[in-house]
Amino acid sequence: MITVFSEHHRQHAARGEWHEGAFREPFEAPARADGVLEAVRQAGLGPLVAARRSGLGVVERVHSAAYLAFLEQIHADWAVVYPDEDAVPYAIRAGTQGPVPDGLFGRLGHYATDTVTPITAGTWSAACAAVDCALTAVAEVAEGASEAFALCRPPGHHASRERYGGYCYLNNAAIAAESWRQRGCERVAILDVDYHHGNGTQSIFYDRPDVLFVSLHADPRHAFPYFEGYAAEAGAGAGEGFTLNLPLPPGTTWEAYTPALERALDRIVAFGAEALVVSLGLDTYGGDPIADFRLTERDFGELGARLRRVAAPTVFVLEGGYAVEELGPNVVAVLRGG
Ligand code: Q9C
Ligand code: ZN
Repeated sequence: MITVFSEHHRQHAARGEWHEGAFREPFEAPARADGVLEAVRQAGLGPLVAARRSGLGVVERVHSAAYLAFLEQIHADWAVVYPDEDAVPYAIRAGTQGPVPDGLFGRLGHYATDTVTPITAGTWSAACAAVDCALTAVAEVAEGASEAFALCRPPGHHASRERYGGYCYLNNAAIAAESWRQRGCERVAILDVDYHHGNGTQSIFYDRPDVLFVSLHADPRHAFPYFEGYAAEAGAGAGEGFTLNLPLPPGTTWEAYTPALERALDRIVAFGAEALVVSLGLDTYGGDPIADFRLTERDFGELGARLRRVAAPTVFVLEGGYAVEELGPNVVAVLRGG
């Protein structure tokens, strides 16, 4: 198993996060990716490959030009006024219609979906490097490797065509899927096993039949992102039937998880996926500080083993997982597969 990484992720380091009424150290921190790299190295999982710089070509098929220009520029504009703070909005656009306001807070609130996703001086560089990891992983598999792991940070699955949120800015998994399409794969499946619903990924492919989106996640009645990820969301237009949401209740254990996982895999096999992108969130772990599922390291091994039933070229893209000590071992368990 090839692992693709970039040192540039460290440029994205938030000052803190408002959580349950208090300002604390951010959950989504550089130590996450450093720990995963260390665990992959120690496990002797396979070659470590530095991400190669990719152009914005595929990225521009997933995100709008205006959104990308905003992400690249906003912190520089912000720092003129607030040089020592991360850029964070307080008022958030509720719908999707309407002009982009001119000022800092108007622009931030137009493109953001929440207030836990700060933009720092290095966010754009780090987000681009995460995309580089994902695209290099696709390239490695397209060139003959059977699987690759993109050690992406910041994560991506909550980022939509022109909104950021949930610690995500650029949608690494969606960009990987789009890269497969550009390389001639007719049918690409995305399996999202992060605890949180991948609302950004879902929205990007919602009306398309060529990219199947299947997600197992905490029921949005109780969990972030709250407003998307319900079972009734099944795609629209030509994409109807090509989104499958399998929400699970609080406290879900492996016993309750497996029937949903089997349904997800059945759908992907029936679809005839020529390539698989796994949005690999490990925040379903029992010890995760912001989630309430109960999976164990052993369960992650079993998850990895079952995934291989799809038998298509596979790229694993790191999403969430906030139990920093156990994140690396849990990732290794999935990648090893049992
Ligand atoms: N401080 C991913 O796992 N809510 N994003 C956190 C509030 C946001 C999770 C609790 C969770 C975002 C990629
Ligand atoms: Zn998550």
